[in-house]
Amino acid sequence: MRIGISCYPTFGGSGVVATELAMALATGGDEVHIISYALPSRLSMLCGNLDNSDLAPGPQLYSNLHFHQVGVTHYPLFEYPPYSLALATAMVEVARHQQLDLMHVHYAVPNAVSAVLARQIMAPAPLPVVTTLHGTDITLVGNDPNYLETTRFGIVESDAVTAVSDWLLKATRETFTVDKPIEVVPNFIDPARYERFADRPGARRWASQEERTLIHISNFRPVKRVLDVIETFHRVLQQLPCRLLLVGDGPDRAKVDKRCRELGICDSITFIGNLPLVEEVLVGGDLFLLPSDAESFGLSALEALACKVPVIGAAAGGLPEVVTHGETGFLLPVGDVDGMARAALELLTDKERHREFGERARQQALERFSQDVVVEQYREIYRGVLG
Ligand code: GMT
Repeated sequence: MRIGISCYPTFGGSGVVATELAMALATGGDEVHIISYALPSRLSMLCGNLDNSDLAPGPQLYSNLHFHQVGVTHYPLFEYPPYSLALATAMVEVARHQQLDLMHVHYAVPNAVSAVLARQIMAPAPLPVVTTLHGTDITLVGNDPNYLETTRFGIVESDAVTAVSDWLLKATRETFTVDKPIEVVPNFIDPARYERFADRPGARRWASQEERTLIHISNFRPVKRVLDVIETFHRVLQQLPCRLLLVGDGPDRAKVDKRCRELGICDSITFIGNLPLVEEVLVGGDLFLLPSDAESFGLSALEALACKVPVIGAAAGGLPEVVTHGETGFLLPVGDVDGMARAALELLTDKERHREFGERARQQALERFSQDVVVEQYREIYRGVLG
């Protein structure tokens, strides 16, 4: 198949899923064309700025994976350049000249609407549109009154729609009152990726010998509740020598700095910043913290599980579909930082239990979210829209 994939190129989960899917499809023999305003972070990391010679090749090394940059022209009249139109134009150009069979868009806003417009421009040539809903495109952005009607239109007009969890499927039905079929296709992991990192120092390179490592990865948006990470860590630190590794960056970073200074715990926290290869931090880590208000899925939690790192998080959104409470981690009510700290200490002070949780975490991640199974689910959907 010749597949167009449109996504955000930044460190968000939707762009990561789209890129991992593109690479898996290309590896399986499909021709894939990624369309975005910049090279996705997960692709740029594979272009060889690391000391690993055994990583997957970058885009230029897959003969059947191509990247097309959306050109957004600025003009003095525009206070806001119309990205949705530039994206639709790029989709038409790529579909026409690369003879795409279909367009798979990740994150409904504005990708779904741009794809539906591209399909209309292409007519009578067919260009089926598959839309994958990722989370905040439904719960935060898509349901904003300024975007709601166009987001609903993009969903309703798509030829097939997928959501990354049962929870997101229900949230979509409630928010947009749409009754069209929506299939749940979860996020996935490539087991081999984590094996390659297993014997690397990972989280240990930032910690002293006696320190246990707690890790959080996010874009530091309010929905992630990074301050809860700090509060939880502070409570654990009072009982055990440990270090917090913060991966990512975003709007709440300054609040986090301020709170660390107030608590006097800055010396025990390492800000790693944005890092495309999260396995470099996760392997060898002791716990992963994800206290978000509502994760539609929680890809970073799945990546932690795959690296044998148990998760302490919030029992909200789709996270309970990923983390099994009492088996691969603990899920507490949103904001219950005392409970999260207790759960963290429970695991950190019981070596055998911690080891069992870690082993089970990887086993469940591989059994339930394996790349091969999920990519085949997407292929089946593609075959469906192609008739
Ligand atoms: O987490 C974010 O803010 C980024 C966002 C995105 O779309 O890039 O992530 C969402 O999609 C991921 C991939 O499907 C999910 O694993 C995340 O849970 C989801 N984030 C939220 O729902 C907050």
